Amino acid sequence: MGYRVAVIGATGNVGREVLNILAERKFPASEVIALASSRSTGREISYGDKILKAKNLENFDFKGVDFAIMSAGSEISKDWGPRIAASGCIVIDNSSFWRYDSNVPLIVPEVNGPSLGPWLANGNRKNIIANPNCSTAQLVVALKPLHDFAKIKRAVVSTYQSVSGAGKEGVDELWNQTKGIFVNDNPGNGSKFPKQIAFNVIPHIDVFMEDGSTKEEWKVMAETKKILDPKIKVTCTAVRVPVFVGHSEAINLEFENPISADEARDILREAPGVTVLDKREPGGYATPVECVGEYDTFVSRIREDTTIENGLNIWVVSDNLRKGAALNTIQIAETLIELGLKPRNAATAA
Ligand code: 11C
Repeated sequence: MGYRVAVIGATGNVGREVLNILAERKFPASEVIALASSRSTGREISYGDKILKAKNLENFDFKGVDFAIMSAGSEISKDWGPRIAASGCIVIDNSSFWRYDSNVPLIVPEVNGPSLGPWLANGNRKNIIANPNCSTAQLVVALKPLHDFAKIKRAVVSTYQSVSGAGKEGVDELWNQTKGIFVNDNPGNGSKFPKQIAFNVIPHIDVFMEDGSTKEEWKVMAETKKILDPKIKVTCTAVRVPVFVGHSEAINLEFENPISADEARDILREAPGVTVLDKREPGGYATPVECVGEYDTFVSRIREDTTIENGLNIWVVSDNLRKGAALNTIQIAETLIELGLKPRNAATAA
C-alpha cells in the first residue's frame, strides 16, 4: 500500500520537476494528484509515462492524502498550508512563508534530516515542513561535512543565480532578450528583472532590506543559521546571471580549526549528496550546464585561502530546480518514510 501525494502548483517549473522526480525515483505512491489554480485546471502534465490532468485546488478534499508538496508561491502556502495540515496531511512547502517560523522545521535531509525523528514523534506538531531557498540548499549540503570537521566561523558567499529561480517568466525574459539582441532589435528591460539580463549580470534578487542587502542575501544568511548552525557568521552577495538553469556559488570559509584543501576534498568525496569535480586543469571543474538534471551538488576549485587563518575557497554548483527545490521536497518525504511514517490509508485499514 503506497502513499497518496498531492502536488500543488503542478503546472509550474518546480511542480513539473516534482512530478518528474517522483517518477524517476519510483517514489512509493499509490496515487499522485496534480493540483493547480482554477486558471490551470484541466492542463495536462506528465508523470513518468502517464499524463495527469490538473485538478482545482479549491475543490480538492485532502482526506487520506499523506503528502502535499506545495510550489505555488507564498500566498497559497500561507492560506492553504494550515488548512491542508489540519486535515492530517503533511505539507512540504517550497515557498518562503513558513521557513522562519520556529514551530516549522526547515530541512535539507543530508544536513538536518534526523531532526525529523523527534518532530514525527511529537503529537502536537504543526504538520508543515519548509524547504529552503535554492541557493541555501546547495550551500549547506557542501558546508555541513566541512563544518563537522573543522567548525566554520564565517562564510562569505557570492552567488551566480540562473533565471529559472525567477520562474517561467524569468526563463522567457532571458530567451526573448537574447533573441532580440541577436536580430538587432531593442530588447528593452522586460518586466521580471530590473535591468536587461541577456549578456548582463544583475546584483539584485528579491526586494531590498533596510540595511542595503537584498531579501535573497538575507535568506541565505538566516536559513544557513537555522539549518546548519546559528553560530556561523554568513554574508552574501546574490547576483542574477544569464544562465537558464543551475545556481553557482563562490564561497570563502574561515574555520576555527585547521583544514587543508586535500582534507576538504577527501571529506567532500565521502559526503552525501556531493560530487567533487576538482582537477586543476582547464575544464576540471563544474559549471551549471553539466549540473542540469543532476541530483548532486558539485564542488570544485577547492583551495586554501592563505590571507586568513584556516581559510578555504570553494566553488559550488547545483540544479536549482532539483536540489534547490523539487528534489529536496521529495527527499524530505522519503526521510519521513524511512523514519517510520506509514500511509494514512494503511492506518485506516488496520
Ligand atoms: C531565485 N532563489 O533564484 C530564488 C528563487 O525563497 O524559494 C527561490 C525563492 C525562494 O530567484
